[in-house]
Amino acid sequence: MSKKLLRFLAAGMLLILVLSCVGCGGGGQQEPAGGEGEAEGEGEEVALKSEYKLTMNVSTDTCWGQGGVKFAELVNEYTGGKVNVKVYPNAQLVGGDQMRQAEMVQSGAIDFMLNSTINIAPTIPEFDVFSLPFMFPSYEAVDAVVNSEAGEKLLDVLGNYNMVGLGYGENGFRELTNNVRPIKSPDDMKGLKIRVVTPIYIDIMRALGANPIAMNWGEVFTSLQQGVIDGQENPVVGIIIPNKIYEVQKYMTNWHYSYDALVLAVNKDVWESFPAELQEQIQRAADDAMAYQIQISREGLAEGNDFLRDKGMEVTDLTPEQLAPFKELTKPVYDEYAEKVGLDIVKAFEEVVAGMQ
Ligand code: X2X
Repeated sequence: MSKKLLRFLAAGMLLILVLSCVGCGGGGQQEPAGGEGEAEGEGEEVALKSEYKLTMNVSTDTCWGQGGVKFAELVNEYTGGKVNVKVYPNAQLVGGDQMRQAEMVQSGAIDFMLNSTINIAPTIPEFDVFSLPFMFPSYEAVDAVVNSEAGEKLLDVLGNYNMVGLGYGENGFRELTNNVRPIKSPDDMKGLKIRVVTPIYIDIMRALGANPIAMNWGEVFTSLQQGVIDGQENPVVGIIIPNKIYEVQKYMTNWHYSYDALVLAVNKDVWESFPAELQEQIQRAADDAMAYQIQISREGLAEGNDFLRDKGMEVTDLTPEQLAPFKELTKPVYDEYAEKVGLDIVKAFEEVVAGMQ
């Protein structure tokens, strides 16, 4: 036999082998999960991945983390085991680089994210609208906005970045902790090294006279412990308590200066790969999981401060009069970032908030 004929026969054998193996469940990312992973979409079979990755910046001990876990559980339940979402906490899929999660979902390297708007804003500037200083006077105002057309429209912006928004969750109002002194006026913040995440917070802290230091969340506890930073800001029930920040911080000021929403989103190509029935089931899982997540983030709010006092923290609640100079000093930052967000979005948010007062 000639070499040419031999090669031809070998290639033919290989082809037969490959064809006979289609559907036999060998490796590969797009492969259906066993026999269960095939969804019927109007007669055609849809190849599902054996695992869809969901990224979060925090541990599963937090209310935020519990929301991610609940979503994964409900997706499994509502899709009858067809869609398997696996939660990757502590920003492990991005090596701790919390601001990269949105771009990874945009590119499709990660399928889902349950992410703070703070971490999304470096990729999508519109999401800084939630962080504008003193935008939200109350939880009622927050609820009104996220359930409004303005809140919906902001989720739609994800579409320009190859993502689909499935709903809002909550990290909460961010309160200030430090190890140096109680903060009652902007003067008390002079020179304090406060850990923050993004540029808007750097500018807020500078406007108040503090010395902001940008740092990923994964490094915060140790940095507080070692005195590399004096303070940080995060929600009480959502983050400060479950992460035992009280073990390394003496003072806390409740100032509600910035509200941190969570967004549950999915890569658009992944979303469009699901037939309508699965989309409906996954959306229902998102609605139920986010309602649960917001509920647990608010439970224990009242006891949270007492808990921290019991743990030895000195907790300061600011009166409206005490808050006034903080608002005044950060107003230029509000105005500057309102331009970056887009004035139409900011105005739409402000109008909903004003309607609550
Ligand atoms: O990094 C933070 O402070 C955290 C956990 O709240 C966010 O991911 C924005």
